[in-house]
Amino acid sequence: MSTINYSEMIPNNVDLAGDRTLQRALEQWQPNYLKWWADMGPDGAQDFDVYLRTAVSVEPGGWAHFDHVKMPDYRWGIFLAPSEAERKIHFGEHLGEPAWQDIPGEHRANLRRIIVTQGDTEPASVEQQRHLGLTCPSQYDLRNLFQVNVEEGRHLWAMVYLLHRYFGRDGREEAEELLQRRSGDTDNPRILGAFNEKTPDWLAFFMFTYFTDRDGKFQLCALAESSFDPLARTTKFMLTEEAHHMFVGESGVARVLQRTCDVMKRLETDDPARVRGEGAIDLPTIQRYLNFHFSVTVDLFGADQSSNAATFYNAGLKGRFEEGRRGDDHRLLDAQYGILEAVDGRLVQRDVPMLNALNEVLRDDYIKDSVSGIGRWNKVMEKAGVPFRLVVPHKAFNRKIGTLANTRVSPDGRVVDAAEWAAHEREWLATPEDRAFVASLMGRVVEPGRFANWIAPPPMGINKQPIDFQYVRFN
Ligand code: BYC
Repeated sequence: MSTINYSEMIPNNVDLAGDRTLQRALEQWQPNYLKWWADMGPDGAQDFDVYLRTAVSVEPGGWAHFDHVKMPDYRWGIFLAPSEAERKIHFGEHLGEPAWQDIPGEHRANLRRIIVTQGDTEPASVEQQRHLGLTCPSQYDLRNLFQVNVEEGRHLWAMVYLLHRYFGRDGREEAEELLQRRSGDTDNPRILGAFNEKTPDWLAFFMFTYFTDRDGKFQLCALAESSFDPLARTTKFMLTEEAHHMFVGESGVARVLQRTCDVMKRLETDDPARVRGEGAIDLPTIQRYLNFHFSVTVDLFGADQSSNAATFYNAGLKGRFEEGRRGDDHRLLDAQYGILEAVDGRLVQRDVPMLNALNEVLRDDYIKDSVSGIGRWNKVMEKAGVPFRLVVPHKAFNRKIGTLANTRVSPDGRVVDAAEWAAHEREWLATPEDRAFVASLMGRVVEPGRFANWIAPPPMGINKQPIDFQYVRFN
């Protein structure tokens, strides 16, 4: 017997009600998903009524429907952006041919691998963030955390839809495994490095949503170019939700900076110890958090030279960021691109075939985008008359993936030896003491309109609601 009322419970535009095979696959998977959510979703929050945005259709008025709902009752939907009539493949060896509505056999394994890797990050981030609700700085922030969590859940659904609909039994097995891997588990970890790191406090959460969700934006943009049309349309719709996650990160860090600057001005000091003494987070600590999150996130783009990346592009599975807007031949057979290598203790650029360097191309586009938001953070200090400026570390700093993985590079881009690294590591990356200090500030603030001491209130509420709106009812 069917356990799911398809159009009511799973808002969708993929004719779920008319697709028995897909229904059967989801009927198996959905109870396991809900069990995963109960075990690994937000800790102790399943009974809260949360003011959440739910996508109920892809029309402009439909993807942002606000209401108080319990998270386990959130209507995780399946949406593809509207199809483009007669869409053509616009890069790689199939350029000019019609986009695929089904998967060509020879690309099945690679597409599955890309979809699984993308899908794996979504539940991973929910697992990483599951205890943060216990130490929220306000109801407004708590609601934003939960919004991010349910949408990551929906993004998992989006990838599971593709696995169920297009990959038969293999796809169903992969979809199950997405619920079995666990962030940080030594035996069965999540696939990519950054998704096995801890997100232990709210400064880490804001850095994660600023930097790591932005990797999501760039990877999804590259997949939105795919010749496999259902993947392109699914990821395009996911991007509408991703923007809010990056907003949470950017505005969150800006509010932390605002409070720190207020304290520095009041005390007329730039002494980190005195700032900490007032219960605010000193600017050098914020810089060290930034260095960590930026470096683990740039690793997510993969090795700087990758034959996988060349295959994915050539076959038309994954494009570049804004592929359609680029003025080159979209085949790249003769194009070159500069990657960095350490030679005789110095970083030097070497040109390699661009097809093999496409991970680096995407990483560089990502870095440009990241830097512009940091300029906006620095405006907070500028306005406050505080001379400190945040900087993005060099892209070779603290790398674990690719050519630079075994080279020690300082944040300003100098190759350093083990002794210099050891002497400065504590100035460059958040230390256990920094993390313990930040953790010591994390108390739970839940009265409407109140904010923890270490963060300034936002300039406005969510969906034009007042800042002291009851975003979460605790029941
Ligand atoms: N950690 O040839 P390479 C998001 C592996 S974030 C561990 O460079 P390739 C989100 C690699 O898998 C967006 N392992 O690989 C954000 C390969 O393994 P195998 C997620 C790594 O294939 C916040 C080997 O090293 N989406 O949505 O060119 C919250 C050789 O590397 C890492 C995607 O990533 C790493 N960092 O590139 C929620 C898009 N990097 O096969 C969500 C889909 C590489 O030798 N994924 N490896 O065992 C891809 O396009 C590619 O898989 C990658 C890797 C760009 C990630």
